[in-house]
Amino acid sequence: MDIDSTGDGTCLDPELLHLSELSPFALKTSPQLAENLFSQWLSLPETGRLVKSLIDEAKAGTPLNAFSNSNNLNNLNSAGGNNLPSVFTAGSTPPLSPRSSSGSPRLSKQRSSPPLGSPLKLVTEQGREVIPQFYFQNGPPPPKGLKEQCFSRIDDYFQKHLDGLRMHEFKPLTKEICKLPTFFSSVLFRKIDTECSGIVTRDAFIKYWVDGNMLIMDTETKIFKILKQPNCNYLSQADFKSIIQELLATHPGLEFLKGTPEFQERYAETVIYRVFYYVNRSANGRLTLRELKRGNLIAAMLHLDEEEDINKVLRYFSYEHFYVVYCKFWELDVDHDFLIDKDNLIRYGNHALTYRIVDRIFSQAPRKFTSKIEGKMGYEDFVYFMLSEEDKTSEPSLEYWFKCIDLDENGVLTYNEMQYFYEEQLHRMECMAQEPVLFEDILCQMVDMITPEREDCITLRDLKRSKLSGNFFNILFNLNKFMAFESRDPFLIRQEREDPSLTEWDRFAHKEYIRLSMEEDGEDASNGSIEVWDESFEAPF
Ligand SMILES: [Ca+2]
Ligand SMILES: [Ca+2]
Repeated sequence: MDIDSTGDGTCLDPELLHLSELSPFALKTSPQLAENLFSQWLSLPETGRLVKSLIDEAKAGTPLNAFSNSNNLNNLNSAGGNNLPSVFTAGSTPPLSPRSSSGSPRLSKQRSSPPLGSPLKLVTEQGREVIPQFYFQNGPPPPKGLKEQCFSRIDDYFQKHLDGLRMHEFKPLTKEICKLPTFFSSVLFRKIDTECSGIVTRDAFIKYWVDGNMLIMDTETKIFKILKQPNCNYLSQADFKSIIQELLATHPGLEFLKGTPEFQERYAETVIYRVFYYVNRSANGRLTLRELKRGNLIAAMLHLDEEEDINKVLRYFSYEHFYVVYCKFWELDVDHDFLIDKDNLIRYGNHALTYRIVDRIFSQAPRKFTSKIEGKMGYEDFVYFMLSEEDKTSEPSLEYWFKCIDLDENGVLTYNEMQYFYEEQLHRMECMAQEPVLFEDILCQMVDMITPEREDCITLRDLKRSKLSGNFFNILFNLNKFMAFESRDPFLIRQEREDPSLTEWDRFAHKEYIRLSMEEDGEDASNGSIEVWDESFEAPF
């Protein structure tokens, strides 16, 4: 776009934009800003309609009429302030690009002929009506009352600390005024204390929190802004490290880990991988504000701040959940080089998986490995695998397994692709002297479960719609779970009824934690804080 120089040398007059918070000088010196504003205007739905109507009229040969007359326009241009030019009025018709105000041939044409039934007639009729400011660099300002209330509370805090607050004194402010979890305290402090003086003064706090308009932002936006790097519009895994470090340093439920920094680090990693697995739905390692708002991470963080028993925070932060994932990895990684290969993974879940599905995982069909070592899976890759394997009701899991089965990557699962995976299951049943279920029979059962829209294939959409998709995948590659489903294990059914708010993952992790802690210390496992589900319980797999 070319705003500054048009045919007759007219420039964009910043006054036209009616942006009180931007100096005309700033606009003149940063054409990029004007570009951005123009793009924003272009993206408004009304703009689309306006452009379309202009095109239609041009096609029909109707004279264009953006302005009633050039004198009026010139007057307005020089007046500024409240005397908005007609192009920036009428709420229903967004302003034309400032370029149109220069001497374009279209404009001179319309000057001589008044509008006839043009939608732009509205613009001239409503003349000088002022529309409310629609663009605010940091979002709309807070209501006056809220601001005053906040100032008085800020003053209360700083009255006792006239020289400013030090980091350890900052926590109450984080919670009470900023309404953020206390483990954001250090990160927030450092964000405000940009010069690392070790002190946050009242003025610095007000500049960041009130002038930066954090006051009226929703919690997701606040957290997004605090955690992200200045020039990024997303969060990366590294952006979460500092708050998890603070969590480890301050949460009573994690105090026992202080003596083992190695496990603190593993816990932090696991939490971050779990967050990205569930919340970063585009799976590109760049968590956007939109994803953050759609996910349940912020609710989990707020819960965590109130809950002393970290294991009650099932989403992302439970220590028991971390323990189960980590122990499983450790168990498979026999040489403890923090990498596992196909032969290791085939032992997962008591040899539950087929070679064919393990091959697909190692061909990195569902997800590229983060481990850069040929033929080896790293811990992060394992976390993605394990979460997918143990909760096949979640969307990330369905996507993971869908990509595994979709051999030709054409976005649909054909019966041939399903049969390729089922063959190995059939073979295993024969080897175990089980009565084999033929593919044709199992196919009918699967189609009944999923009720696909098309007759010849199954789509990801079909799977996301069905409640039985987990079983669909178990039939194809997990023999133990397939058998459990076929025999309708009454234990599983009972367990599911027990607490419907628990996910498949929660149930698995709880059961597994008990098993692992029994292995570790048989005497203490059945008393103390661990609640055993069923004393007569035996692992169904
Ligand atoms: Ca290894
Ligand atoms: Ca396919």
